[in-house]
Amino acid sequence: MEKIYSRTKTIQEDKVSGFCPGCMHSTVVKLIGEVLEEMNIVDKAVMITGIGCCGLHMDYIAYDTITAPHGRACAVATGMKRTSPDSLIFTYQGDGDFASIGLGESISAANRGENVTVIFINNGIYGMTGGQMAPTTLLGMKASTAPKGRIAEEHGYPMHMCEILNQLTAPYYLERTSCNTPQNVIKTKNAIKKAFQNQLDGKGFSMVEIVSNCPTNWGLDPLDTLDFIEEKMLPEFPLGVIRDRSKEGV
Ligand SMILES: Cc1ncc(C[n+]2csc(CCOP(=O)(O)OP(=O)(O)O)c2C)c(N)n1
Repeated sequence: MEKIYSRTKTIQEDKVSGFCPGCMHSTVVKLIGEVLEEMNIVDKAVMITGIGCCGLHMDYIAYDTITAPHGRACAVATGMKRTSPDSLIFTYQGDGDFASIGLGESISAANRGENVTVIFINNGIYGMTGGQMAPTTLLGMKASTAPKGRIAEEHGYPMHMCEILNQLTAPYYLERTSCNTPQNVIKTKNAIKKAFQNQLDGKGFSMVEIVSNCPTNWGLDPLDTLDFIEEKMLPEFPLGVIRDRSKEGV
């Protein structure tokens, strides 16, 4: 039978994935591996994971990883990059990690223009701990801590991290993508590549926000999560380049 799928060299063949079936973390992890291999930078890569499902692959990837205390990945990345400037330092964080408990560290690192890359997985909830409301939960979207759905008067509004960071002077590159269609998977891969290249070129802070799913806690079949992303998530979190200072000749 013709083989139609294989893991990248950065993901060990003999290990079972830590992610639930249909989870987009798997897709993004594969893309990161492909990009590192294509750019020939596997040996210099260090991933700083947040706490959550974003750390479930650390046992079976071929590049170095550090787990930061919850929310502190951008602070750890700052220290790593400043002390090891030749390494390719990227964080890999969920929305609970990056936009809630780590909000201060995230904004501060972006505001300093640290020369690191953030891969921010926005699945609208806290995945690992059972679907609690995150800063990115949509209005009306159910969460285990908001069983009737998010209500603006009680819980505030969804937070748009790309747009918030776009208020700062320092960030170099901010793009929001998704992996809900093959075209968007390709765009996500290109965005990750660009963000890593920015770091190699010493350009400063880059972030790729990836609008993702959580079939388990959304209570949806994996295929139905793709429709949910298209119909509900993307109107709230529109895809595209929010900032690219290379276009300004910087
Ligand atoms: C200081 C601290 N507070 C709370 C927790 C519990 N905790 C573990 S994972 C997690 C949620 C992570 O959610 P998110 O960042 O959205 O990542 P996902 O699991 O969705 O990828 C929480 C609250 C913890 N480990 N440490």
